Amino acid sequence: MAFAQSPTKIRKFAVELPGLGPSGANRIGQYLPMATKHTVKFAGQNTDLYDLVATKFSQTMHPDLPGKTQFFGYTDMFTLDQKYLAGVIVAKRGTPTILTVRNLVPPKHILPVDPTIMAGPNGQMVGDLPLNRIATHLHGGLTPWFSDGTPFQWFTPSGMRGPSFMNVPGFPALPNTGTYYYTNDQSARLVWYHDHAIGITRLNAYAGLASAYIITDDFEANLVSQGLLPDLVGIPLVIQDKGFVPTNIFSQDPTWKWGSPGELWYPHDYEVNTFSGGTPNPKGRWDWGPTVVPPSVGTLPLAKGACAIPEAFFDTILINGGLYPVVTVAPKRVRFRMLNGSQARFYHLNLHPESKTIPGEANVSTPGPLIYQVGTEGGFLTSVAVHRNDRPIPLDPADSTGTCALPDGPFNLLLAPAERADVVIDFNGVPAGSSFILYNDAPAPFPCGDMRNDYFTGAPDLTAFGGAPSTQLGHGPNTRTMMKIVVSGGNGDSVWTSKWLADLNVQLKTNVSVQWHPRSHAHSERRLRRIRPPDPNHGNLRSERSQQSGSGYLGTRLHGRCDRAAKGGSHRGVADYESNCRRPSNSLPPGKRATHPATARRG
Ligand SMILES: [Cu+2]
Repeated sequence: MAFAQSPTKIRKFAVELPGLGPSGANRIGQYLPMATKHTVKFAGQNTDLYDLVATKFSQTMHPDLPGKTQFFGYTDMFTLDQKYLAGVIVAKRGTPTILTVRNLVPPKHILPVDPTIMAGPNGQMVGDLPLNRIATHLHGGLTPWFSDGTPFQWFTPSGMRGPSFMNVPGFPALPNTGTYYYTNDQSARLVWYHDHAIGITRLNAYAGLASAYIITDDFEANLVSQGLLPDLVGIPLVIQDKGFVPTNIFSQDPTWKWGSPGELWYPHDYEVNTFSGGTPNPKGRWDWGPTVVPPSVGTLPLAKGACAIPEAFFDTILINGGLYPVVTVAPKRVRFRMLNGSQARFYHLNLHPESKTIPGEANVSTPGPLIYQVGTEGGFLTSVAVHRNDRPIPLDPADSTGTCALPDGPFNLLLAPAERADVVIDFNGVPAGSSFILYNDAPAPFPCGDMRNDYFTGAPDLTAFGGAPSTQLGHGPNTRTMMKIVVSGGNGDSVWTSKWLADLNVQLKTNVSVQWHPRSHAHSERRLRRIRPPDPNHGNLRSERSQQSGSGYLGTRLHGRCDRAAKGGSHRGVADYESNCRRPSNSLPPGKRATHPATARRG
């Protein structure tokens, strides 16, 4: 057995949602530090300059974790405020940004590195290169190629550089520093930046090298001044799943040799479904070509040290770094900027009232306040998508195991890895003291789940199958009851919802006719594409859902070759293979499919 589960005594809803800046600190001091802006003249233009340093640090992530957690992360050079997800930037359309990132990451990685992943031409592998390589990529940004932080644009603290690395021409930089020029010549939206170094992207992003980058524009500011949006920035919700090293790590994962209890855990064993000789492994998670029945032919033996797994799903939900946080809001319309910053997990979100009889659980048969989605990673929608919170994940009737969702919905609010949702939740008229649970019932992998990745209160004990023991009431591990929202007393908004919605839709439509100009955008924008409804939040351009985790067609898409990656680098939202050159096959062990992973809708 080698798959470790987080400590079982982590209380849900015991810490507040980390907010923006020091004023958003929760009871254990977590918040999202903003990067410090300086204004410089560059290339004849006023330019926002941010100076960051990438380092290792540790932070208390929950009072019930057995210790502090080590991270790699970005830190503002002026405040030196080292915190998880630090470096939040708010940019303005038309005003470019220069970002400088000094690399002070130590040579030893905090997570299990697979040295056998290809990392360059002529057979170069991850193990041939320093492990403290970083490449900063603005995900969703309209970025000139030299600043795109693609997988081969890495650099090290000693000044070693990947084959395509280039700094901003004409802007001074030290050898241990990467400089990046972002045009911000795109409409308002949440983008984000994260590490993208070849072969270790999945580990660096998971280790904490990621933060939010919000682009605002005049259209958006006008919506705020007209009272159609609650505010310009809103409340960021960076949603991630993570695993924490338990105190009994050596009985769960005997070969673990990285962080201490309370630190980040990452799978590092390719646990096969069938041992050689055909013996089934009840704890297996992956098919391995040579031992699968019938065996695939021509598979090379596993290289020594190989430890990458195709996709990593974890048992603990973090939002802005807070574990199962609780946020208090006024009885008004509140804007949330959601980002799925998970490795591979999809979220299918409904908002439900908290159960009156079982605290911390969701009353899943009752819809909570409506979620009005105004934007995606493609910017503002053409009209508001209304999520009524009355829609469990739709299961595929053709799938006899009951574990497969219909990949095209209809959904309430579905967020694939790296997708964003800009939403306004209407709490007008909600009595003070009411509480709601943001509830996820997406299978993991998506759309066909493995029940061991579905953590909820009272779940069956799966330790015999390499899964978690049953989750106790009020505690993790849990991937369903993600966040609690408590409504305070006070006055509501002055505008009625029906009028607000009608006026907002008029504006959104106008925005499209004025600003939506198809053109050959570079990089991520080029991949934005229409996906047909029925999912209303697909009504706009989307850039991320080019992947479905764990599904059959993924395998065919992702057997990319390293020489192709060497040109531009592959970039997909699922971090586990975002910058890798190869990917093992993944098919689910039929015996371990959930009987009802998505329909046992409790906690
Ligand atoms: Cu990305």
